[in-house]
Amino acid sequence: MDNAVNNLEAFWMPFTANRQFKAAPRMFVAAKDMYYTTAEGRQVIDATAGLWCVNAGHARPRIVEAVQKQVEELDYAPAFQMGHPRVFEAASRISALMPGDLDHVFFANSGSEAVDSALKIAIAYHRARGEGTRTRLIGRERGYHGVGFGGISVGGIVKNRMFFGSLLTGVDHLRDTHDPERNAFTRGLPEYGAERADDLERLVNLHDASTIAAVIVEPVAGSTGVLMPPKGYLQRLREICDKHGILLIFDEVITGFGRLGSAFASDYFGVQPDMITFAKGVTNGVVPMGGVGVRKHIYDAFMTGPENMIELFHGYTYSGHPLAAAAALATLDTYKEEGLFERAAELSGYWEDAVHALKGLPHVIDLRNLGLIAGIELEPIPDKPTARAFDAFLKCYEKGLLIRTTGDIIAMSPPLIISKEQIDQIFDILSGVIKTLD
Ligand code: PXG
Ligand code: PLP
Repeated sequence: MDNAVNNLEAFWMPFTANRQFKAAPRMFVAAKDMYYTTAEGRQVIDATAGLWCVNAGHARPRIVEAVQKQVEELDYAPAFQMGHPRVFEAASRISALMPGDLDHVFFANSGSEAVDSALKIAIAYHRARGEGTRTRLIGRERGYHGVGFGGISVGGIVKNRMFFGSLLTGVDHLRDTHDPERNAFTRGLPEYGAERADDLERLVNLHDASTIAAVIVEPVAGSTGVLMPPKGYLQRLREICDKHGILLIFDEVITGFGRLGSAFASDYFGVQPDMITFAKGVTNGVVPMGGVGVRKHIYDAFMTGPENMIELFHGYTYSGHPLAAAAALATLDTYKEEGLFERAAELSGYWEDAVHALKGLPHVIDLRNLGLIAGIELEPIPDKPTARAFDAFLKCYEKGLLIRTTGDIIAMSPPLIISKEQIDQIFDILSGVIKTLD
């Protein structure tokens, strides 16, 4: 590396093989629209929207200007007992975008904080209504809900849990919905597996509904390697939650803001959750922000005691930070003006064809797609799990393509501004690389 990089050692990189990276670093120094520029001056097409967040593409003028203007005008205002106009506007705009009566927004700074906030709100909500025995939280195997203790407790990714002790108590898990034997190479939603939602009935039988506060699931599971819900699965989960008075939380940190061609996955599936957690695309990744959309009856349940009392003992120094609020407003404007959610819906067929054209290439054991998401599952090298996909990642990067891998699954989720030519470019590079893998 050149002299711009003085000491790679000090920075403990998140979810990264630190020693491997520091021996051969991969640095981005600039980004515009669909492309990153590397430290060596190469252009790399972004097939992952950063980490599923840059839905409007990089360095979009409206968002850049809004953040610049905001930092000069009001850099920070206390989040507790004080306000600033843009955070109220952001909450109004986001709730207007959310389905049904999800009409209140609690702000955090990441998906992980959004999840912890939602879980705490769920438990406190039942208590506020006089059902304080409802404290149990239900997640799902292979679920990813960020890295806070709440999120890893309801999450189901073994490596994210096993090193960190006993986690939250009073948590249980549904089985995941992955069923390659019946569903491999499905275009869009898998046909089989809606009955996995009945796991919730099983857990209700075991624990009793009176002990269960909420169920949290990703409508489309991203981080674990892109698992689509079987047809009817989410509807069934909703029905069972309704039957037993259990809150249903959709973690839309990756599916929110257009990824499936609708504002939220809840719209796409026509299923109304009680809370939606969001982050990432809300600010196009420009300033950290996360949050929870909450249905009216949940918010109202807290607005009872004396009016001079704090109703929810929870919040972050940076909840609704002015820069994040300004970025969110400009991001929502950009999505709307450019019709990016509709664009994602229109392109999803072309994307699907491109994904499934990989069928028959060496090592490819499953292909999954929905909206502008792709999951490409490779057969692991015996005794060397993750090695084959990571090799693909490095080779793609050398050839000018950024993908994500998790285990031996390649995940792609490009910015919604992508063109058909750029989709072709991505799949040309990727198929070329897959053919060269050991
Ligand atoms: N919930 C879901 C469903 C997520 O996908 C989080 C919560 C946590 O958000 P924060 O902002 O705390 O990271 C996420 C984040 C990947 C990848 O490559 C996915 C995420 C983050 C980083 C990488 O799949 N998801
Ligand atoms: N730790 C200490 C010592 C603090 O004073 C605070 C906030 O005041 C926090 C952690 C929490 O920080 P944040 O509100 O940014 O999550």
